Amino acid sequence: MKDTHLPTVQVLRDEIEHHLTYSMGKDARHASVYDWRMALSLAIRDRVVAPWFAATRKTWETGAKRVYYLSMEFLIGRMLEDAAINLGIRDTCREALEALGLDYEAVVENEPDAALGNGGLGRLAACYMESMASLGCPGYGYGIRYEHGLFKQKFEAGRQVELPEDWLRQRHPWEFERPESVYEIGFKGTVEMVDGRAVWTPGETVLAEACDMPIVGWEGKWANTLRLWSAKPTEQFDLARFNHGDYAAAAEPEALARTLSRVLYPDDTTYAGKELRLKQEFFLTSAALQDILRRHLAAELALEDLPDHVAIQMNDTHPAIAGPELVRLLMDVHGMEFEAAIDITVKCLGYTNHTLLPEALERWATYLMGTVLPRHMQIIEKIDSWHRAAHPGRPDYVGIVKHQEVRMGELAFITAHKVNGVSALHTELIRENLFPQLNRLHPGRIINQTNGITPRRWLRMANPALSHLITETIGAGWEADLDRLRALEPYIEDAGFLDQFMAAKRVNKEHLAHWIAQNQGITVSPDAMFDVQIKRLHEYKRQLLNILQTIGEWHEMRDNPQADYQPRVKIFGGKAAPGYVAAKQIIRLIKDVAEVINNDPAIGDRLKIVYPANYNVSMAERLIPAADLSEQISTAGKEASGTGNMKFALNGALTIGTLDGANVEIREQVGAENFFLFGLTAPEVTARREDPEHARHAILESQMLQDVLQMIAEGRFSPEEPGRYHDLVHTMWNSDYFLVASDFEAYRAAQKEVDAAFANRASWAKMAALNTARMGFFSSDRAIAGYMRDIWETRSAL
Ligand code: 26V
Repeated sequence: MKDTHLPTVQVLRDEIEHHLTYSMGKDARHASVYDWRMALSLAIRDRVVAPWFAATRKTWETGAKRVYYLSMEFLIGRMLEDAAINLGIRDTCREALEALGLDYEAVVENEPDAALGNGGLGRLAACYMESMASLGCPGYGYGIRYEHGLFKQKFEAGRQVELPEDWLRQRHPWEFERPESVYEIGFKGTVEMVDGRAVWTPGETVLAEACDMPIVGWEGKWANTLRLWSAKPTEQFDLARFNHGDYAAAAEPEALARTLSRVLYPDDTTYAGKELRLKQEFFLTSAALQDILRRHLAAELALEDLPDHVAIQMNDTHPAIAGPELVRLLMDVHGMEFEAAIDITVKCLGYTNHTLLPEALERWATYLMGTVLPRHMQIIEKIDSWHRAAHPGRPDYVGIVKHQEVRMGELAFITAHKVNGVSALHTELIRENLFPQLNRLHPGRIINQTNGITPRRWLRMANPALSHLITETIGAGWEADLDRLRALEPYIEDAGFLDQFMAAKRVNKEHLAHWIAQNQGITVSPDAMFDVQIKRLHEYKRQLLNILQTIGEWHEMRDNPQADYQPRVKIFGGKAAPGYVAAKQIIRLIKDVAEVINNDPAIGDRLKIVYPANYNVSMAERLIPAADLSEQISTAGKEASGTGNMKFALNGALTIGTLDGANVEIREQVGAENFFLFGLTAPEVTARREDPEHARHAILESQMLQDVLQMIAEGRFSPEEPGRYHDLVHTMWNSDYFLVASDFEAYRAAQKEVDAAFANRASWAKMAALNTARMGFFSSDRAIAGYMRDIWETRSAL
């Protein structure tokens, strides 16, 4: 975008005042921060519309292939500043607000997060939408406009309590309602054969109504649409029933519609087989596919040519009903034969797998699938026998329908032309452990696309101090070509540069220390090492390992107060699924331990534990730029990729981590000498579990771990209820599925290395700067370019 398109401070100021007056109906004298935030958002939004129209027009005119990213989750966070940065007007916004006597930070922070996702999978979808726009890849995201996003977390006496999230209570300035884009979605009912064709008569219907959010890319060169569906009743009120006095039943269709897009499922750990969840998945998928076919036909293209114009990506198996639904639409609505329909379907679909954990793999009972989606159940059986017939070598235990269950992973695999993992290690494990037989039948179908993160939000926006230094040092433009960060490497021999690098980190740490003091009432020193573990609570992520080691450190400090310790602030953040008892117990333990250690006068400033409530995207933006150490300590083989790990390293934190997920590739990129590795490898984990006594053996070999578990068991951290953690300690001794005990001593030793390294601030600075310089590979632009080349077969329209 040429600079001439950028507004002056005065122009922007006028636009803000215009919206305050005419969109908000407020006099500047009585306007609240909220009013100003709305006015600013609308002023920025106006500037997104032109590139958005231009991109849409160009896609129509050139007949470019479009990508459709189907996801049950988009974890976007705040939008105002992101849009301002991509339009190149952040500083102008700041100055315009200041000229109006307002505090820019306060206005930006007034915006609630759009929290339409649980964690990694949802945030990845948001990064990918931004990169598609930045690369000029014509595309749409399709999701659900949940009325309530991920629950808000608070702590009561150290325990997690969930509160409903309510982001739509305020006006949402980034969306455009599209009441004319509406589709009927059916459930249940019956299927009859009429003249050799299946006719499905649903027993329930709802409407899916579109709401569009423009997603503007870097420098405003392109913008795509995130289209979110809201459920609406087909009829407001059943008048006939009402007039018969059946008042409650008259409101039934409305009640179904209201619940459908009401709330995001907050459990990303265990698949529960809930009917409402299946309905949500079909609601999203069917609305998206009807919209895709409508757009294709509006261009007067033949359905046979769909794969030349349409690529559909399934973000995990949540939209995997897309296979059967596309076959159904092509057959039952458009009169195609099954063979042609499945051929087109496979060519259009791609499937990304995001987890190997068996408990998270979706399987629907055939009776439920047959009841909620009777026609789809028939088509699923048909696809399964078609596949069996095409592959006579297929073993009996392989297939979509087994043991009265529809396995969504197998369904997605068989209906997609490409299946991808999200890191090199994860992809290998998909090939070897998850789909070994299907991989044999379809060699080359499984490919890797290592995850990435958008450098615009996660460096340029979240870390202005470091961004300025980078631009000053290597020039502008690295945001769209992150490999250029390599040009920083020569400067690590330059003491002046390293000082500035550490000064940027220092500024971020001071801001965070201030925020912690204000919000948590805990004083922490910016001289201490900021050691951060932020992610959903899950046993495999091993927050427990972290807190056990922390207790060990404390124990050592008390025994040997004279020794030389590097002061540390241990920062935790993350939510547990509301029904995940073990995860909630780990939160409570961290909170209890924090209470004891933070108030131990013998320790003073040397060790502090901070666990702020309600970790979300905005909090990540605050914590990551201030981190010295990034905790990526999952049991090897369990974390598909991780993306937080990338955000930290890019912002100059060093990683302590296992050989899991993308840690493996991060270590390759930044250099083994700039990464604190510890722990069993994935094959060693498998081997270790062969010993049913592995936990007991490991504990008996570690005096420190015995001491730590003993303190917990004795109630040192829960004196008012000494038995609080008996179950937890018992599990540690007797099962410890995630091998906390087996990795404990290795983790401790690695933490000692971290301590020693941090003691030498000059060499630490070099290692940190090398991390930033070598993280270019993890830009989501690289990842999206890979999807475009290997899966979508599409090109940039720029
Ligand atoms: C699973 C389920 C199970 C059924 C009910 C609702 C629900 C909602 C979400 C999920 C998602 C679990 C998978 C997931 O989030 N995987 C994460 O994906 C990241 C992006 O690829 C990756 O970096 C993380 O390693 C991986 O855990």
